[in-house]
Amino acid sequence: MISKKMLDSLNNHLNEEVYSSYLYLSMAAYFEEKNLKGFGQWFKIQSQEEYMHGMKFYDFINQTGGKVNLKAIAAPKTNWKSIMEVFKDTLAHEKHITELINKLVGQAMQEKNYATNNFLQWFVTEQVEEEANVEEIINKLEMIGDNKGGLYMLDRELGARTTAG
Ligand code: OFO
Repeated sequence: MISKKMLDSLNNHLNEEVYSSYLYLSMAAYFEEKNLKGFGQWFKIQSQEEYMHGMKFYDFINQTGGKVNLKAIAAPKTNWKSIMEVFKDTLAHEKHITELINKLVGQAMQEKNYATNNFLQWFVTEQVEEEANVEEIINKLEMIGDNKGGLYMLDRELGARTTAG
């Protein structure tokens, strides 16, 4: 049996993942408008991936016999000063999500809810990967600086991303 408190926390987190999807879609739109289609594509896929994360919570809540309660999705930021700012915001957001996942794990352990703890472990691993991916792109952007050719190459590289994993 899952506690009401744990269920509320899982429902709150479902909203966080769907918000992440919305935030990254807003970043995709920012890049598409600037004709940086590769960056736009990367964020569109990232948005799909976050939606899938939300759906994992949706399915798990249902499997435990709980009820999914959808809440309002906050409006995301729509404009950034630079490409770097977009990725710095992305990294900060992923660190925030990591913190939330860690808190959920702490709660599941405290409640001795082993099934929820086990479900959350996938996200613990995923967050390490997510943060590392964004940090890698930030490093590349630092190397590129104002070099237009480098930016063109990175746009092509990121545009090759086709599947949410
Ligand atoms: Fe970006 O991993 Fe979900 O939120």
